[in-house]
Amino acid sequence: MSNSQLYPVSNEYRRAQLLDGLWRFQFDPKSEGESEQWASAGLPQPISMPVPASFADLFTEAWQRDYCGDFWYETDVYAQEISADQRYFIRFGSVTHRCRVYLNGKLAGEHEGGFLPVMLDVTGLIHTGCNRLSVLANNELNETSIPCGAVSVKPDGTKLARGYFDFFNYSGIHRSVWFLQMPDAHIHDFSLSYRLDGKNAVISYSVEADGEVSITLRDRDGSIAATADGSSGEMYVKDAHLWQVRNAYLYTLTILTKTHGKVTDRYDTSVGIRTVEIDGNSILVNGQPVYLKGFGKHEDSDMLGRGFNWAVAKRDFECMKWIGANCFRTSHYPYAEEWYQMADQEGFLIIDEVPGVGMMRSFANFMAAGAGKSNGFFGDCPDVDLLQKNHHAAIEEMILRDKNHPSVIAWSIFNEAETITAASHDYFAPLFETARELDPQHRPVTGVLEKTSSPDRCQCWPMMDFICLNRYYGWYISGGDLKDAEAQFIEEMDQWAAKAPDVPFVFTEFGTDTLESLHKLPSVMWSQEYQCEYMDMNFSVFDHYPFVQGELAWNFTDFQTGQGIMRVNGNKKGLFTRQRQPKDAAFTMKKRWEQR
Ligand code: CKX
Repeated sequence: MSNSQLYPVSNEYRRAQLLDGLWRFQFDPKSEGESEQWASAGLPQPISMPVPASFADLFTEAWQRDYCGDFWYETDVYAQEISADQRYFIRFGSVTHRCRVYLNGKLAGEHEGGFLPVMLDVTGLIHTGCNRLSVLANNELNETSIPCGAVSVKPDGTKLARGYFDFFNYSGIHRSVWFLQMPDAHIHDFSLSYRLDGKNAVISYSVEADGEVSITLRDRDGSIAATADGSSGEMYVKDAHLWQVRNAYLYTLTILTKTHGKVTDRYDTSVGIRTVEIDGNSILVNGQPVYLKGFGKHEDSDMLGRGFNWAVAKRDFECMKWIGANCFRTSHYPYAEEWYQMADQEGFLIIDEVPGVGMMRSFANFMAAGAGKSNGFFGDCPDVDLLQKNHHAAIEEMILRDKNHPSVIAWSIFNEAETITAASHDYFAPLFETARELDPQHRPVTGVLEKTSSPDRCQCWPMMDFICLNRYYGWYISGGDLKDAEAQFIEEMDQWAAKAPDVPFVFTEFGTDTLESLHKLPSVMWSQEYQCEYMDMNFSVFDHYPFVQGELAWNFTDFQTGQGIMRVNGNKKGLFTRQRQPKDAAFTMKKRWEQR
């Protein structure tokens, strides 16, 4: 694995060739592909499979949709003349949940974790002409993988993934795959951080590269705004155009490397100048308080499952702009990089979350969590050190990948983990430290608390720069009785007010399952009317507490889950349908958010 996570670019020094398209695919339920040398001999009985996409919803048979275990992808990579002064890489945006990659039958590398890039140096393995690229993937869940879950084995030997979370365990090659060529001596990584000085800005930078570094910052018109030489230092930008919330200004940063006076590599990227800080109970962007409005999302759409698609992303941003949102959380895993690129362009704020989800063991943990009845996890986890190692790696890879996006304003280390035992404190403390150490911009670090993590029991909230709450008063608690729900909600919020009055709070989930077909007066749970009334009740509670600095509704759209008595072909808490059409409550939100 290379530790460079730079997004692929093509220019006179680098070539980035997309390998997306129709690949060959085969399930491997007996895990025999490696011993039978499928990587060198080729898949024995392949079918075609689009990349990027989840495989689940493309089939018509239940066993294929629900498949759990090993599966293979294969394609051909055509390389023009291989030269000794170049390096060659294969880069996957992600492979869910783990993979081993072979080129021409030889192991190129492996990766644990299904939501971050796999960047493999294949310089010694590639040859001119046609090369066979084979991927052995696996989508099993356990209590050392993030997200956490388990696998049950049916009497006929079929495996079933049981996530300790409700979103469908979509799997496959979900993001673009690239064949990259770059000079042997190249640019590996760069980091930026910002300080405002009146109308001007100071950019501190550092570049990891082979050769002498020079950098240039150009404004939108292509005029030079600042330059610098050396692998680290500062640039002074006079009359800086700031990247503002919903009013993005992007500069172009060009990094050049030279060896013996000759340019050897070049990397161009968009950057935005902005600062993020916490001040008392405010979240400040460029020194101004910002109230977060938006959603927890999923990468989820018809047919594609969790596969990235530019058109779906475009529609999502258009809907989010229409409703007056300014923020989303990448619940419950880092999304495809293209989401962040669009957010950078549109001025959206992102709470970037690692797949630290399902760290609570109970039958249907969303039910238990909603009602505050979760049980422990870290104290009796079979191999907590390995789990923490995987969690640590995901934080490291996420920050390496996303640190330079102006849209990213915070890191979320977990969603609804157990946080009430000393074991949970010991588990999370070093992970928070890691995030703080690794981020050159020192953005806020947070985690998302469910109901059991109450003010009197939670041992982890003091680690958070702002506190994220998922609360379902009126759904999992006192469902159908909003008056009772409101009273209980206020009771809890008064406790938080006494405990942590000077910390910003963001509601990262609140919502009701709502059927687009159901209208009822007076309202009942699941009706469109109930979703509207529930939102109004929540808003009045939020507005009562000055430390509440954001509301991210659950969820942007309806999304696919596993089957069960709690889910009607999916989680229906969307403000939009899965086809991205507004429910009635979307108009309630729009009215509020356009004025807030
Ligand atoms: N939170 C009380 C995590 C999300 C679920 C959501 C739900 C739960 C609620 C926990 O991933 O979808 O049940 O709607």
